[in-house]
Amino acid sequence: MLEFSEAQQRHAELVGKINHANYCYYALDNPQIPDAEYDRLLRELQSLEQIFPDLISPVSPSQRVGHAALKSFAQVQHLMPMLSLDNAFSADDLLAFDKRVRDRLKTADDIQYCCEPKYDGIAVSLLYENGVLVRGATRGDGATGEDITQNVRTIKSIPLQLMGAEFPQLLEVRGEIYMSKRGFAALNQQARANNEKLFVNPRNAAAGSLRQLDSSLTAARPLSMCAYSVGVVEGGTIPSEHFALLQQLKAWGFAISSEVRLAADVAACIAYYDAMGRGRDSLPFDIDGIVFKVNSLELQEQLGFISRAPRWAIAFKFPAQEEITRLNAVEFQVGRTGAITPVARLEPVFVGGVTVSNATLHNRDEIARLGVGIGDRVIVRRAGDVIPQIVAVLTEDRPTDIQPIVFPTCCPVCQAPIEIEEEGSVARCTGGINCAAQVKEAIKHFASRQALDVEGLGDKLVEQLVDAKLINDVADVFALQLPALIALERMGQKSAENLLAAIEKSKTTTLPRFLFALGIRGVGQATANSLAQHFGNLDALGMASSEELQAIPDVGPVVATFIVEFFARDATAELLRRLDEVGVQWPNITPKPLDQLPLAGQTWVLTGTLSLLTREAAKARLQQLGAKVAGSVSAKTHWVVAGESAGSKLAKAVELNIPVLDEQGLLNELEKYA
Ligand code: 5U1
Repeated sequence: MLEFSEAQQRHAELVGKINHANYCYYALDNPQIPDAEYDRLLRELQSLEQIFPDLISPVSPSQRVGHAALKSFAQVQHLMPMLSLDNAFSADDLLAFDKRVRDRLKTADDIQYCCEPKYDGIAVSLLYENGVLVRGATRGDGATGEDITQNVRTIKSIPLQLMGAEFPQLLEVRGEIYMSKRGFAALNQQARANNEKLFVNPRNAAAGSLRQLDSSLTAARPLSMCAYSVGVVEGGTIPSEHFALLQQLKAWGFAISSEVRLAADVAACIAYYDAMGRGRDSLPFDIDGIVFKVNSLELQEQLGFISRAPRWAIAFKFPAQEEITRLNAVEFQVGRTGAITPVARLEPVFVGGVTVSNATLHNRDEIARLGVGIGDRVIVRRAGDVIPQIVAVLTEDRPTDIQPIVFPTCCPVCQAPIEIEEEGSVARCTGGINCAAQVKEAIKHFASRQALDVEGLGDKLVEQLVDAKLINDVADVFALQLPALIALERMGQKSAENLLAAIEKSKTTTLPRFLFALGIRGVGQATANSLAQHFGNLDALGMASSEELQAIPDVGPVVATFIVEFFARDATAELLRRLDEVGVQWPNITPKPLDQLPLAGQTWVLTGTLSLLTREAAKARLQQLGAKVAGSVSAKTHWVVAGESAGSKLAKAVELNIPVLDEQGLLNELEKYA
């Protein structure tokens, strides 16, 4: 237990840190700590104040939201305070919230909640007088915000005039302004091309865009708004339930989340949270949690507010996707095609639900752009299955002993010179098949699940086999013998026999898999499939000219050159001869022009979990039939296949009236062309 004087000191420290973070985040749009760190500081402050209530003062960050507005925009007084939300970080927190609600309402009945994604953007208030937008304001400190009317007027999803006629004379609509992931990527791509500073994340980009004094700059930014509640309502009525209120807002012309659902009880809220958590990464915008609101406005009224937050709502946060850590070292990895990738070795940090100790630094340009050095404190981001990235360097209080990152001129594995490719920032080892790193990566790729699928021949074993000089290229895999395998560390008789059986089995494959396995630069699964369908056999492909290759969709002049060069090499001819000699084989395909394939011209989207066949198998089969398999649903999608727990993509398909098949429906469809 802390002494009061110690608590006082820590409290002052926390107040300083939070105030400073608020200033950087809200006033300067230049966050210096990730949200999770901020939440942690605030929670520590709140629990200190709970133990020592004497520490609470009107200036404590626990007593207000945000930071005072900048002077450069006119200040506006909110007609009703703009509150923030209490957070839940676990299902237990949510259950405790539900219990508090029921206790306060003195009911044992289930409470109906409205569930909405919590957009990671900027909260705004929009004031409508007789249906006309008269003022847009930021939240500021909750009581006073900044007048951003000119800026919000440029955002197309915000109606300037309400639709219909039955709206209150004075209506304040609240919601979140945000930037889509795609809009953010495009903005940063443009900034990169212009050698400008990049935004750290979509939220930061939306904040920066909204706070432009010149509203024509805001107009050029891809901002959107999602409405989620109302403030002042005078001279008219609104529905008596929150869900219906959102539908009413939609009818008045606002964008609301397409993911809004009603939950009959708290258990349904948890199920919604879990489903959205799984679908989070495939949403077109960032969300950082789910907001649950008591659906009845009458009950909301009864519950009221406590300090800065309503008692009738809570934000159940998702695991943070950004954290701070230290860059300890940089290593340079050599890929299958010799590309050199700088990899950051980090002080291990828990982010995006896992412990991360490595992050990609992409290339030399990225290192220069970040201005990062060894020893720096960095923000690392891990969203979904995407490789962790360093998104920013914390420049404040930078240590004085930062070491520069020196890009090597020779391959760290084979010492061959590194070549910088003319266009772009790719550095490549020139060692080719003499580089052990490239050899290892080529074999790993050849044996991988989407290629020859040699069960048991994982990355570690490939490295062991190359290091032990038992294999030096992909064809050597088929010459492996039992005694040599058993002699390896951690390899028992049974495992070795299983591996040899798997290698034998992998000899019978398909042409698309074999082409993909060869690891030709620029030839991914889809291109390998198109090549196989078009040429039908390896000899025809090997003799194809660049022009013939470019007739295939997906194959541009660069990839065509890679393919021609690959087949022109003596080493390729020798490798193919050896693979043929050991018995690697596949049935040839009767070539069919791609536009005559049964699903040619169709775009399919796979979503949710498939249980009868793997996602890759479904995708490959659809591609073989000529379909394009896309990652997101749009008006151009022809079919959506929805497996177990399908989320936002399924909802989008329903909204756009796109036909949806379940997994069995897909199998029936594929069966027609078997
Ligand atoms: N979806 C949603 N986000 N969000 C944020 N609803 C919602 N409600 C909020 C906030 C701050 O506040 C309520 C108190 C209206």
